[in-house]
Amino acid sequence: MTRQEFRQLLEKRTVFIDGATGTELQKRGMPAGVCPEKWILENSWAIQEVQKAYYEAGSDIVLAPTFTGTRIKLAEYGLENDLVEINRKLVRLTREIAPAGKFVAADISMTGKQLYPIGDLMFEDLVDCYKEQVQAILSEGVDLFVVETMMSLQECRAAVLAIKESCDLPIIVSLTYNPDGKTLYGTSPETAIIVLQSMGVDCVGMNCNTGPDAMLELVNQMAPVANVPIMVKPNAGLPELENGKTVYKMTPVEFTDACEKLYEAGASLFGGCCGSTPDHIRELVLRLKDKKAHQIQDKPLRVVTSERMNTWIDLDGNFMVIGERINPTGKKKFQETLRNGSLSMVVDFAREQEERGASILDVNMGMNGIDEKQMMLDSIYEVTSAVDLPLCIDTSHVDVMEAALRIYPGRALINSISAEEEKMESMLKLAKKYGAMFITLPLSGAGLPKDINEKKQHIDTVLNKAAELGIRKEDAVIDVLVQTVGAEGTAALQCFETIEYCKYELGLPTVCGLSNISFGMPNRGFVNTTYLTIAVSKGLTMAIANPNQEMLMYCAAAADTLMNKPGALEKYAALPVVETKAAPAQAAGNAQAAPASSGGLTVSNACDGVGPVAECVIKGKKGQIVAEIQKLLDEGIEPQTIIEKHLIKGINVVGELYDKKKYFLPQLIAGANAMEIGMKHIEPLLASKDTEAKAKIVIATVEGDIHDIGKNLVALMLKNYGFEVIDLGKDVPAETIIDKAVEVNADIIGLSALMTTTMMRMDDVVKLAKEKGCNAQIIIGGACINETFKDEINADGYSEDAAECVKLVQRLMNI
Ligand code: THG
Repeated sequence: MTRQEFRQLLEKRTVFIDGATGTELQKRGMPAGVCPEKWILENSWAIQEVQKAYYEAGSDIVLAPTFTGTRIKLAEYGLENDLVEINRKLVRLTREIAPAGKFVAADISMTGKQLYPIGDLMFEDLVDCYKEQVQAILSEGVDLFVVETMMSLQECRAAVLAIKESCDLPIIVSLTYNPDGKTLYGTSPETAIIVLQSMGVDCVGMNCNTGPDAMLELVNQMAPVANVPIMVKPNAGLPELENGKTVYKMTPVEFTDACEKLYEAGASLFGGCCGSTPDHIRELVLRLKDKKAHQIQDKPLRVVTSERMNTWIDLDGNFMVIGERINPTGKKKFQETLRNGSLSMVVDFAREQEERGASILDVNMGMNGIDEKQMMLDSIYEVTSAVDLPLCIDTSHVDVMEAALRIYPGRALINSISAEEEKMESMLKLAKKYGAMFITLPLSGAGLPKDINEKKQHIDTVLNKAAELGIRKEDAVIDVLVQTVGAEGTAALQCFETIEYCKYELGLPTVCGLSNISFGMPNRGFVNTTYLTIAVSKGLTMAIANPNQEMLMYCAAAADTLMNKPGALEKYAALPVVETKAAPAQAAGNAQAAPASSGGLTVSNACDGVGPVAECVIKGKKGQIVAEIQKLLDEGIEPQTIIEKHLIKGINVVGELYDKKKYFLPQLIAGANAMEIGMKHIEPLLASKDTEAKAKIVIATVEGDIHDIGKNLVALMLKNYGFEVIDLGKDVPAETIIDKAVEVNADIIGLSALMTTTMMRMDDVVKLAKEKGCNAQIIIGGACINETFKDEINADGYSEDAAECVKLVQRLMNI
């Protein structure tokens, strides 16, 4: 099927995909914990029976059972050398029974390994890993690709690049959202669809984790920004436990009632995940097949994103600042730290600019004596872990730009593309391939434009070339190219004219490098600010500037207020009162007028008064924490005090921010890692009585389950709180766990399971502990686990996440 045929099909009618495969295979005898590929190939009748039933029920598309056919997954069973053969055979099984006129999709999913900088899998290695599977699948032949049950947007991007660099077949990408409406990594459905459709994905959706009711809100979020059809593959309700088995009780009729609401909210493609059966699909098809197809309007979307945040670029919106500080130009000390390979200032600049109200951050690593490409990549890793803001990638080198766009986990802003024939074309192709927005610089190879007409010509040249390549003009932001007013008296006037031309004739947003205007002049701040306020009144959308400059930020907000922009007055009124050198009486008046602190913990006040060591934990500064601890030690502060009053204080704040959804997984892990580095430095200094652990904990992911992100984090947090943790890893049999607990006389056994199919292994551990007289208290956790399940299997405790787990252990140990 071509991409165009896929689109035409969805313009004609609602389309149906298959339902659950895993739970259907279990009904036919597939035991938990086996390699699914191997079992399927040995029991091909089972998969073919399931798939035939789905086609007969009315599925247009059925997924070949290739979901764990990557080298990384197969290696867990020692089958990586059979990768090509396994994938080809799996696809063949489905093709053999696919009726004429129906479609076979390849199924691609998570590898279970985490990407750098959270894990150690490098992005390009993941792309290659997916590519190997994709090419094996293509050698057998499929109609389209479905990338599904994804928890990380960045891993979706890797799979999409692997497919796009191998073929031109349609791609559907489907993520799994938690009950809070975000992925495990903090991505919203809105961000996901913006990023993926801009990369040329043909359909975006969601599957697993929730029943169809909870998906309504997610579809509602996606529909207004969707330029491609939306797919829904819900579970048949939420899992319940019955006689030690997980069951999904939603009936086909209930399931379809809920899916009908999803249709009305804008979904076009329907299927099912865990617990759904051919009966569910049959009912779906019966009731939804004659619904009118949604005609999806191709809306231009002026928005850039990170993995966790969107910044909309609105022609009539509030003025925005692109933070300029991550740029070594003119900064001696910064250059020196970069030459020494340290990125600590990059992270500081990022956080500081976020706090000061920047909407996007510019990252520029252009200087002598460093490897620009490597530094750009390292900076992006650091900045995207430290802050939520989208990035503007500032380099004139095509190869640096491409390397950066590949690993950037969102929709970036390219800075910049000028009208230089060859480079223009390669840069525009990058914008297209990676779905980025871009700043157009009205320059050619021949130097600065001599007047506004020449500027207009250059803008035309770039936009025409973009149109030729299938890029819409709404992806462009025009740099009005500020020159210094000291050398050219009409510099500002020319810019104002360009701003108005772009806004009112082209309908495009504008940007400028603000400080250029005052180059070579005294008291530059006044010139910059005055220029800015006039430019805002002419319609300037944003500027690359330093948001640390208070006068600039206040005047920009004041200008928005005077222009009566939406929400501007409220925003201005909420700015803190500036301390001036006013007479004492007036100063006192000001102090009273200062807005009462909003109360409660926020990212920006999290470090107030906690001291530098705790701050390193809160901000995940692993490069500085040892030096800060050493300073305290040199002052004669006791190691134990540093742990209790500084490190633990810091990690508590991290836990609290995480609880409040102000931090997501990356920041939690960064904080825990920084703390671990700190602990390693202190541990040898503790007097022996202090090193006696507060409790001994044996921890493991249960047999059959190979998910260990959560388990690892729990282990790290517990270690940080001074517990002795013996981590047995993943896929651990009950016997091994109990034997170890008995051997070390553990106080507590911690068990993790992510899948409903493996949660019953926890019950085995509890029973075996009784049998073998092991007295450790058993605590459990994982995505599918809850308090009720804990009671059901008679475990001693349950916690929802790593921070809660620490509190649980403290409670159980009476600490
Ligand atoms: N248009 C576009 N991109 C741009 C520019 C532009 N990117 C780079 C630049 N111009 C904007 N960024 C900066 C970054 C730093 C400074 C100015 C512009 C700067 N540095 C101080 C100096 O040179 O003295 C250092 C001061 C400090 O410590 O902050 O001023 O026009 N599209």
